Order: sequence, then C-alpha cells, then structure tokens
Amino acid sequence: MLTPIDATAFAARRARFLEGLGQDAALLVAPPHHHRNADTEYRYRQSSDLVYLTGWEDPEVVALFRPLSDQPFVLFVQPKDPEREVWTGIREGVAGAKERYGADAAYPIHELASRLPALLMGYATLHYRPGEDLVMDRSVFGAIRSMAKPAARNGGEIPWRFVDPGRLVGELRLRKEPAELALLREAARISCDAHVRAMGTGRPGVAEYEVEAVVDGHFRRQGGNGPGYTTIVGGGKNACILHYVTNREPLRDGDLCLVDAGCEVNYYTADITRTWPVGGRFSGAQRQLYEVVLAAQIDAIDAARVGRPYREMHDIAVRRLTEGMVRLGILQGDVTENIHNESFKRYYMHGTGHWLGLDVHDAGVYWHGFKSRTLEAGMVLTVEPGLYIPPDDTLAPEAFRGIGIRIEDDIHVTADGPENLTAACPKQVDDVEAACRA
Ligand SMILES: [Mn+2]
Repeated sequence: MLTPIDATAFAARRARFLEGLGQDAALLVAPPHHHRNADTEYRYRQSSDLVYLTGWEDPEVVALFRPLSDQPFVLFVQPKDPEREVWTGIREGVAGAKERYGADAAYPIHELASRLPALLMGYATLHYRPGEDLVMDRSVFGAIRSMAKPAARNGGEIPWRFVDPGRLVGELRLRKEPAELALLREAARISCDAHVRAMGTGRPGVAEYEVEAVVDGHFRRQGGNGPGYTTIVGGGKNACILHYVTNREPLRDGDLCLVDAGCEVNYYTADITRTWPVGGRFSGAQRQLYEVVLAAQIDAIDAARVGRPYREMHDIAVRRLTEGMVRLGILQGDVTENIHNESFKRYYMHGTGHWLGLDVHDAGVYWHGFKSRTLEAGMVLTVEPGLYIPPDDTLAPEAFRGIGIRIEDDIHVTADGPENLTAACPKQVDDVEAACRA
C-alpha cells in the first residue's frame, strides 16, 4: 500500500523551507497550462517545487512564503467558477486553499499584482525565478516597482535582490522522506514489471511502438500517472540515439533493443534502462559489449555510499568502460591515456547518473563550487553507464558497429550502503535472455 503524503508532511516541509529562507520572501509560480495543439490541452502536471511544498495540483497558482510574518504561507489560486468547473473540473478555490491546504491567507489569482506590494513590503531579498513566464515577470516586477514610492515615503525595505528559489527547495527535495521513498519504491516496482513485459513482447517484426504501448499501458493499468518522461524504445542502431522517442521502426532479429522507461506514481518517477536481444539470445559481440557495461554499472553502484563524492561513480564507470573498450579493440593504446585525452567520449558521451524523485532529473546541485558534493543517506540517484558504437564508425571493429547499450538502476543511498530500488528488473545475461524468451 502507498503511504499518502498528508497535510502534516506538507506543513513540515514548509516549516523547513521558511527556516531556510531566513528573512527572505519566496514566490513560487506554477507553469502555464500548455496547449498540445489548437485548443486541445495536455493533462496538467504541477511544478515539482510547488507540489512538493503545497500539494496543490491545479494550474494558475502562485505560492508566496513570508517568513517571520503572521501570514507566512499565502496562496493565489483559481477562484470558484461554476461555469468553468463544468468544463475543467471542481476547483478547490480560495476557501479550499485555506481549509485543506493550510494557507494562512488565500486570494484569487487575478489579485496577485495588486496584493503583492503590501505582502512583500519589508523583504529585501525575493526568491523568484524570472524568464519562465514573461507575463508573470511583468506582474511581479511591476508590483515591486510600484512599491518604491510608498517605501520612500513610509520607510521599509522593498525587494532588490533576487535569488533562484530552486536552490533552496532543491536541497530539501534531495533528501527523501520515508513517504517519498515509499512512492519511489512503488514506481520502481511497476517499472520493473513493465520492463520484463517489454522483454517478453519484443520479438522480430514487432514495432518499437508496440513495446512502448506495453510499457506505458502497464504504467496506467497499475494506477501510475503514466511515464515520468517519454518512453524510449530503440531497436538496433536507434539505441545509439540517446533520446530516441520516435519509436516507429520494426525490431529486427539479431538486433538489440534499448528501453528507457519509468512510471510516475503520485508525482514520483522511476527511471530504468534495459537492453535486450530481440531474438532472445545475445550474439558474441553484443554479449561482450553488454558484459563491459554491466560490470561498469555494478562497480559504479557500489560507489553510491554515504561520505563518497557524487563524482566517484562516474570516474569508476569511465575507467571500467575504457578498460573494456581497450580489451575489445574498440579503443587503442593505454587505458589511462584514453581516459586523460577523453577518447572514450566517442562511445560514452553522457554522465553516469542523476538525482531522481519528483523529476526524472531531480532537483539539487551536484557541485559545490569546483568540488563534487558528498553523498548522504536519503539521496536517490540513477546509475546508467552505456556504450554506443555508431553504425558508420570506421575506428571500431565491424562486429560492434551499430550497437547501443545502456543499463540503468535507481539507487537509494543508505547508511548500510547502496539499496537498488530496481533490483527486481533482470540485467544478468542469462536472466535477460530468459525474460526475452518467456
Ligand atoms: Mn536516467
């Protein structure tokens, strides 16, 4: 069973956020509701920062945080509108914002610009991210400009220093609470099942989109919101295109198929990649390359430990992959030399992972200045080394050309070492082949 994130948990997060703000105010804005085409709308998906602190799911919402005031949490929301609600669903409205979402004050969204000056008076620093919504930028900065004269007359600070709010929320989001881990585990469980089903579906002649349909269909049937990012199904050389989402070619016997897909459950997403043989058996060259990536991934996962620098798992993966490529004759010469001159990047051009949570590439910085940050218990990250030999690459032995392989798991950093949340998804050669022939 899922552990729902209740009102108390949101209030606790806001308390931590307000403490982090110190004497600064913060204004978090939801993204506009984009149209897919003409007047057809995408299903709305709340901004991760905003939903993390408030739980509010509807569009057109602005959250204002005012530490050290008698109304520290103010929401501007879509007001009740029976006529509009017939079309787009029941709105919580101003009363709901106060009664069910814990707002100390709530107003209709169209009152934002007129109410901001009074609410922001006294705060010298505002955490607000400009450049995402130009209409919103004009209201916010227009409101602040209008504060100058009254401030000069009556005294009092007005916002003059601006900080990206993502930095502070990102630090909170980086360390997962037990309830968040429960959602990530559920997302991982559904995603593992979906990948096993994909392996059983992808036979010669089956189209990439049919594999996508099995994966995405399983996400929805299990109650997930759907994929947390667009599902990648790349047969053969399509696996060498890192973000291939066209998914419309038939799978061919003798090729590998790369599937990168994760289910989103209550806003939290998994992120798994598996690469498997369409015909049910790896060829000799495919297996050799696969074993190199797998060994690199297993060693990199082992570095996801409390107190180790984040960067270390990438360094380990790069060394293992480069050793393997030299052994297989894909790279020439000395391993260390190939790492120093970055010639491995010809076949391994991406990082080895990223934070995972509400966003597939989750919030939180990786570096403190020039220093890689240290891993802490409660962080969740992916480990996803790969090798991609372009089909027309004349430097690599012919047997490896056109093979793309990536293996990705979701790792929870704990005091007892790395916990693989996606361990149920087969990745050893024999297990993968068995799942493909099932
Ligand atoms: Mn990933």
